[in-house]
Amino acid sequence: MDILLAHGYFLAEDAHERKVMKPYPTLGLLYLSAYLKARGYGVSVFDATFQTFADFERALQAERPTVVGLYVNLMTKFNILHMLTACHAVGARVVLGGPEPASYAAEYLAHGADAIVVGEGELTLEDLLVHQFRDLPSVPGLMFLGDDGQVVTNAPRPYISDLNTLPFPDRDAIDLDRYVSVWRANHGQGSVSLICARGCPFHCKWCSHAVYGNTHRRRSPENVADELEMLLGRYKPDQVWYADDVFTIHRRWFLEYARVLKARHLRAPFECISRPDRLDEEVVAALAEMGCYRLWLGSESGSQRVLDAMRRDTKVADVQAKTRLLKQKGIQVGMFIMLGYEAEDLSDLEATTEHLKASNPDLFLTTVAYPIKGTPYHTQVSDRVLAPAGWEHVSDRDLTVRGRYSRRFYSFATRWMVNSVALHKEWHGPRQPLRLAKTLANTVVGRAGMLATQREREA
Ligand code: B12
Ligand code: SF4
Repeated sequence: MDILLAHGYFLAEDAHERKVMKPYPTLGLLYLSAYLKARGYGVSVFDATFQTFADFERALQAERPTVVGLYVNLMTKFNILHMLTACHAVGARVVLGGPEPASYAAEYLAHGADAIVVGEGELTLEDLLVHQFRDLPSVPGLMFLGDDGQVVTNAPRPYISDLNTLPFPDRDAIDLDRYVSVWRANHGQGSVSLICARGCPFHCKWCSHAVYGNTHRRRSPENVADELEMLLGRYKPDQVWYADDVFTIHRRWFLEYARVLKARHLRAPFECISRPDRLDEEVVAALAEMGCYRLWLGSESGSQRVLDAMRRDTKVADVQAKTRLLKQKGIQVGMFIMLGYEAEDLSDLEATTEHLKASNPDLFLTTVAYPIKGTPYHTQVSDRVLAPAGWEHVSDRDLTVRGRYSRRFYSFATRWMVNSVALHKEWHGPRQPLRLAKTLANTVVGRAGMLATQREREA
């Protein structure tokens, strides 16, 4: 075996994700595995999702890999630091990839990583295996520690121009049936994921572009349809998730994909994410015909001022109009809402709550903004970023910004927003007195908490 690929997304250790129970495999690792195998390398994949850290240690003992490649995002960082230590204990060299490590290269290298792949992984990882960790300066797309102990950043690796040349993700390397059955057991529907494109050219300031920069490359509609056909035939899911950043980003591509699926009689219910400006009557009609049952919109805020500060390039009115359009066509709307962005004040939070009442999405999820290193948002507030503990003990999700409302305030604000929107819905729907009373009480507590804490600032 030439390389063991692994990630640190252990469901057993993540109470929140266990509650949600909507696991999907890490497609990036499976792309790497497929690519390397097609080039003749021996690859083994440790899929952490349904396993434990002890299982990883056992896998290391059993397989004794000389090279381990780990996928890292900001949430899996702590597990990855443990895994790094375990890899060194069996004498393996470790290369890291994914959206997080290049932003904290000095830290990960100081914690024992031997190299970090910046961006798209296929070509750089192969090059590293060819070089066997020797002559590292000649491998584009790599970061490592030079002889003087300083981080060396090589020239960037050009992106793969034709994504059709890549094999499908190596789902044979993992137990995908288990994902499908976990979904079915918890939600009545088995689900699988696939991705049609890489990269997003928009510029939302808090969004991480660490892997694909602002490039956008698509597979051909036929190539994606081939994968979908294989997935439906082989794993028999009840639904599909397109993991694309913005599924309908390219109108012509999308309509052609819809046409190809129709011609091939491929239809599966699916969920996806898009933006209001990438939806119109024809696109929404095609989505409905293809089987889209829920579309997620990054609505983020009901305040145009905040949307503009985020550089979302969307209009509140357009979010509302496209929500109506989607619902008219029988597609549920989910919204992502972000509280706590730079310069947000009470009136913006109120505008967001009113926007949610007016748009009436089928569901919405809230996050309190956190500055991911490497994003324009992080750069903008870098002199005010506060971390509650040292790098090893906090992820970017724990970062906050000096001067903004306190965590306590946002916890009350979230409670108020979620419950006032629910109250509005319940009041205008079939009323259940007990439920109404509970929602009202939560709305009042949330609002009172906001008023009580509105002078508290992060310091
Ligand atoms: C699907 C997805 C999810 C799924 C994850 C399913 C799964 N198990 O993977 C769900 C919905 C669960 C999810 C959750 C979250 N996600 Co998410 N997610 C994505 C998304 C949209 C697609 C990932 C994907 O499949 N990409 C396609 C593959 C081909 O690309 P890739 O994974 O980057 O892999 C390539 C390279 O990174 C590299 N590579 C990858 N692994 C390795 C390993 C080695 C050894 C090497 C050398 C190279 C390498 O090579 C690969 C092929 O070229 C990305 C955005 C994006 N477009 O990538 C965000 C993204 C990864 N998510 C992000 C975030 C912030 C989160 C959450 C923290 C959100 C939240 N607030 O809860 C959680 C974290 C959950 C967790 N515990 O890990 C951020 C990560 C930022 C960061 N710096 O870490 C991203 C980049 C979104 C963004 N633009 O900000 N997410
Ligand atoms: S938030 Fe979505 S639309 Fe905005 S840059 Fe990121 S992926 Fe693109």
